Amino acid sequence: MNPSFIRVSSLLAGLALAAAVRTRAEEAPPPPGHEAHAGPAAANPAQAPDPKPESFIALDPAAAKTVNLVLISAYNDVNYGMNFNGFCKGRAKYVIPQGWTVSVTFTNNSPVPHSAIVVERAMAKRVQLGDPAFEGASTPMPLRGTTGKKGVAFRFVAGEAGDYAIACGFPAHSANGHWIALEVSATAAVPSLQFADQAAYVAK
Ligand SMILES: [Cu+2]
Repeated sequence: MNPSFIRVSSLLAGLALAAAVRTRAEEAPPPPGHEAHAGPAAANPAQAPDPKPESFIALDPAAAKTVNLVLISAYNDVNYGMNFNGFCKGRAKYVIPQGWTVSVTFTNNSPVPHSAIVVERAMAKRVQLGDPAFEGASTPMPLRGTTGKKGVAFRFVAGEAGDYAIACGFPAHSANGHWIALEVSATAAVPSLQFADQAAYVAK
């Protein structure tokens, strides 16, 4: 056989294998213990300042009944990076008045893909989360996730009161704690964000 043909075909086979490995790595659930989650943020967890609620919620100055949220995945090394803004397992809670528009900017500090999707809170324990609870309420392709600090944006109307989660849609992440709470309230007049047992911060 022509040696250059062999070289080319083995190169093509190698590329196909690399693509297959890449695809498997993206789709596989994280290993037990999540050691693979030590990204750059986790390597320098001391550099992440203590999260302040005012960094993650603000009234939109240009639009009525609209609130801007910032979600940073792998903000620090809490829960092996499987956190939003430094919190996991529902330990932070956004409260949004029913009917308000929620505009979210999502970034990811880690090379490990993460995503954000709003689901009913009971869904957060599932390995796969399905569709968002509100139209448009997720980052693109939440199952695959995104990386990078450039950020992606999405917005939705919090149309129905209830207990929801902002969860990571990457398989098994939410079940391992990568979610925070979102309450859509029929009685709250203003949006707020509460961190753990601190007083709720009212958006300005
Ligand atoms: Cu995640």
